[in-house]
Amino acid sequence: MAKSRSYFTGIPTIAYAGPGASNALAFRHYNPDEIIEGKTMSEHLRFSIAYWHSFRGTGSDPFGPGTIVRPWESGKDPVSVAKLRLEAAFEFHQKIRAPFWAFHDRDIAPEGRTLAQSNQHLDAVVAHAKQLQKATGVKLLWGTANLFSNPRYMCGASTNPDAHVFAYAAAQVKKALEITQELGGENYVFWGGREGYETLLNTNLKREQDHLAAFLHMAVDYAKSIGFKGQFLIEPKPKEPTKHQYDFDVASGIAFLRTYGLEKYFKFNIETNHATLAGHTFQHEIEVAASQQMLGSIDANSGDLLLGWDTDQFNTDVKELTLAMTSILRAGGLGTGGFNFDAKLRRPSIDPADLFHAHIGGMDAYALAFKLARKILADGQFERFVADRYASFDTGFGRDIETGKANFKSLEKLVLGKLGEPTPKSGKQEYLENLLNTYLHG
Ligand code: XUL
Ligand code: CO
Repeated sequence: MAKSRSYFTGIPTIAYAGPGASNALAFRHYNPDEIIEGKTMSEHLRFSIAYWHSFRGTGSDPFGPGTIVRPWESGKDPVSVAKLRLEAAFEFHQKIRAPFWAFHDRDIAPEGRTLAQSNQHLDAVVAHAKQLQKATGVKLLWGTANLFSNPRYMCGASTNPDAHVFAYAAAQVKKALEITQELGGENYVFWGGREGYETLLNTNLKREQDHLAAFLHMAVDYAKSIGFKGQFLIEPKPKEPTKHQYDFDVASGIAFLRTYGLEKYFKFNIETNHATLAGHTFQHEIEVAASQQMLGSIDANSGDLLLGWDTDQFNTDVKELTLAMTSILRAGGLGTGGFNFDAKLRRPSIDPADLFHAHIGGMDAYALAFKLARKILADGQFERFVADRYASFDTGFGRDIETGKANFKSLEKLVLGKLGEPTPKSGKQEYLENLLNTYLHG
């Protein structure tokens, strides 16, 4: 397909130049074509670009308008501009070597005056996106619906007190599922944008949670009816925009899904900044999901621990990512998921090159973390330490506890008899922290 023009003319396709490279527009650790255990690094890491931040973000904040002006954002007809923007995005994907993208319906096509018109806009833009996907080989990691920006959703979408708004949101998600399927999306994400509340003075919490579950059941049923095979993902977040979000964290998400019989159909899309807003580490959220075989995908970013909101920064913290990667690899990877850079440039980072520096930094940090985590797991020092720590449950009465053969009476008999007082054993945290540093810093 003929592309009308190039938007990143001064910037070449980013090449792998190795750890010692002096060129800032090069990868030091992410070598997309390097084969590791029969798969390229690109296939292992499945990097994805978040369309909303990188191609709809302007740098605006509550104190001022956007600062970032892009050359493709010009023209009178919003659908034509939407198509040019897509062309710029796909050029970026090729140059940065990210094989996937992710979007909200309203990121890619302008909302119309009616739902029917919004759907027409989507059809026009999705047809263009399908051609661009075919021409470039870039694939859709996931689609989702924006059920939080339009004022109609000010009191929630599926948890809105007005059934009319629920119906509108259902119609919107129906279409979002159809376009995700049309573009071969491998997953579909539900982040509960305004699915929460500000005050119980005006809220029936139980009915709202029932409605959220009914909505998700409808989504599952509709996906089945159209043959959509992608994985459904819940993306938890504890607060912002609402004070109490129903999908607070992975643990509350699991409880919600089980309560409503939805657990077979969903996994989790874990975002680093959402984890830390919930008072958890990124690795904790991954472990909780993995412990229930519900680890689905990652929204790769980072917050600022000094700030109480979602700053969505690119993550260059190799220690945090190495710990996360050990948990992800131990769980067997992300399956159809990937690492989606749900991260935005800082407001003064206005150059097109900043988009490259940001993603290069994120991709390199993840690639380095991937290599370090593989080494840590291959060496097995931490694995052995942890296995030894629980070894008393491998045999004898410990095994009986795990297999349900022990009870209070049998254990009391043991303690009163031959066992007596337990011998304290060190947790050796400082030793292990030093050991971790030998991997990170030699
Ligand atoms: C909001 C957020 C969303 C979801 C998709 O904090 O992370 O962009 O990833 O709706
Ligand atoms: Co996200």
